[in-house]
Amino acid sequence: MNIKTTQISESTKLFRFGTPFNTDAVIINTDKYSFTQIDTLPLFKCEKEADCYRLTYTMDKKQCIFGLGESLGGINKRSHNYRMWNSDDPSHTEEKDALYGSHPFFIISNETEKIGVFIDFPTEFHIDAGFTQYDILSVKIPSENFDLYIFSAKTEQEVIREYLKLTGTPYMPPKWAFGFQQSRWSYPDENTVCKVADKMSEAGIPCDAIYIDIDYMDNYKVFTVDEKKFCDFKKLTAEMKQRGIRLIPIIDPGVRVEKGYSVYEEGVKNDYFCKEADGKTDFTAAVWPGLVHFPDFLNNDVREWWGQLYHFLWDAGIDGIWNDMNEPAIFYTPRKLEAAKKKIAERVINNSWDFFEIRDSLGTLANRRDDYAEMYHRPGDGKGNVVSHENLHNLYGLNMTRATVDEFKKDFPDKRIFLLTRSSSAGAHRMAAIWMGDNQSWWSHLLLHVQMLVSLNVCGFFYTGADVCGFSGNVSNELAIRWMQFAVFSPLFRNHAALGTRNQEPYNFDEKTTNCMRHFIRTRYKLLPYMYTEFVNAVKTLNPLCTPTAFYDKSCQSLECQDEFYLGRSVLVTPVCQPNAQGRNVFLAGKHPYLYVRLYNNGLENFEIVPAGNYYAQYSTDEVAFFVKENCGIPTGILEKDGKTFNTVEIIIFVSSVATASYYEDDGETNSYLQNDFFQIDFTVKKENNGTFNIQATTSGSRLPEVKNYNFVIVDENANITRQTFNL
Ligand code: MIG
Repeated sequence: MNIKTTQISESTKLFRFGTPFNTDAVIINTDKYSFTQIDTLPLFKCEKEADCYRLTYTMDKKQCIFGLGESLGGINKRSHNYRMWNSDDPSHTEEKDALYGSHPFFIISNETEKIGVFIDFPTEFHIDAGFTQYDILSVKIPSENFDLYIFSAKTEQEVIREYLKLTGTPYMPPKWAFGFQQSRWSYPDENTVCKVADKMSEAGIPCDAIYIDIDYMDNYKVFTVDEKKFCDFKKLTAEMKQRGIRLIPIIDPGVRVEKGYSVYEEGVKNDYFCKEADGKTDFTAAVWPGLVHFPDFLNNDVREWWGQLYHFLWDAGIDGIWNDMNEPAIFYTPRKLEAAKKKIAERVINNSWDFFEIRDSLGTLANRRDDYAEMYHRPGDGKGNVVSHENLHNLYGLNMTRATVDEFKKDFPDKRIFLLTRSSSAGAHRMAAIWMGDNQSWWSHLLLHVQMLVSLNVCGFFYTGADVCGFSGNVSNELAIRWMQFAVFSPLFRNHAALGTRNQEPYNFDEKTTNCMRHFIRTRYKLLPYMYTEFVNAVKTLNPLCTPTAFYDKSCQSLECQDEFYLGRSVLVTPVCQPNAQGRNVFLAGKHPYLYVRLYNNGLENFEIVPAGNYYAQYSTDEVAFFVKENCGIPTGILEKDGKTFNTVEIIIFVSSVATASYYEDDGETNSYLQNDFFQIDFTVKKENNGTFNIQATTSGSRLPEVKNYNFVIVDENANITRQTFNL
């Protein structure tokens, strides 16, 4: 066995197998470390089979597995099978083992031991997390060349911090990205976009972004706008921005094969597209534009070229981008289509088996392995050997992201980019956001949103979310309500729906439902000070925004809890994820009481103190409810009429002895917060012996505060409420 090891930090060890391909997941230069040769691994049994390695670990009964990013399985990933192979699969059913991204970082944890594992490898491999045998975790890597990192620390958070020091600080979006976003496949023209914005404001629903899907383009040609549908694109983006709404266009990687189309011509002329095995012929496949070539994002020059193409959009006043289909998704290749057509024409159907075979000959043309194997890259400076796509498949999305982000940073060095990308791999978390792909309007996918949010957070994707209300299928009113209600706590809060499905915009439901949704969205803006403060804190401290309750409480019940999580330092989120419910059983982890906060549609609020443990929490469809930890508080905005802005912050704080709460501001769009250009106020609220409350504050950062008035709603352990103010 050709394994060598080196110590990266006190808690992180790298085990290098052979000569791995540099995936760019890791930001430190590991080559400069000195390695020593070894032939066994700690913790894992390591076996070399024909052309693969198998690593196995025996788990005890209580050990949980956290992480694995964008994947199915619960918050505890144990008992499921995972395949690291970025897949455009629009059917996220329980038995699936691969989605759009591969994030092979996980933590095996019990009370006494927290072991982090990260396998840095650019293409398919398998992680059997107790699927075949409940107590065996088995990783099978079909190669002799890969990096294995093993982390050991006292807490899960510490393991995550080490992983993030290795792979980079999580992506920081602009502040507007925390507002409500509306999308649909499609708002195909200017009129429709304006109508959506109008209807939102008529309904009193604040919104920060509207997405434009593939139909805005001329014939699905990337970096074009159909001028028949959008006669003055610049004017539209400017008008929308005036109204506080950003337009976010979709970008697909496939470049339509069309003589005279500049992106195509430039790509062909400069050899920017992926090739066939001969290294000369441009690889051709079909996606929405019809026949396309795929840019070779693994190549430095290609990334630079592609990144510059976005100027077309930045110059038109676009502030955010949505990169889709970058697994890359393939509908078919001309070669395989011809073969299938020939087969259909020649084949005589004698029985049902023949029929099924013929039927499937077209149905199985998409995303084929044998097609990917015929697609070739010239990585890096392009001077080395060509590499089959098959050998670095999982890096395509990450490198399209790099192309977009790196050029943006060069041209707008101080600005934060808004970029949503579908396919990703480890390391992408430091560049952009991902969304969870084509889910369905199913209750189980509401739960999946909750669980994947936590798993992705463990892997450094702090800002993420699913298509709220579901992408495919028609959503029921009740599911739509519960999903929007949960999404108040999802960092990315985007309602998106597929072609042909029910209209899912909040104003397209009956009055009662729309009223609920308006309340949820306004409440999201009310809670935005908390969300943003905690998000920035998460990025600065490298602690996930969304964490499993099991990180703090190792009781059986806490470990089994799969539909709750902590959002930031103070809030426990407990969504209702099933139909016909008036509330739900929650498990209040730890030993301390919680404050149950209920914000009703009619503006009333209710505060209740609940002891730790099991509790049936009422949670109706017209309120937003959550728990606040003892001696913690949350800043909220007292909203103006627009439902978006505020001048006064109200801090809801549960004080039994000494409580803390923070509120943070920055300019929301540049990186100057890294240079001390922020304002933060940290409050301490102390309950005195005579029952009064003493509020102290310290401030930090060099920025002048926008908010100077703070109203406190102090709830004590007996649910008595005291109101006090604090002015700067
Ligand atoms: O083949 O652009 O996940 O969000 O609306 C479907 C149309 C292509 C897939 C994305 C989805 C988007 C859709 N796209």
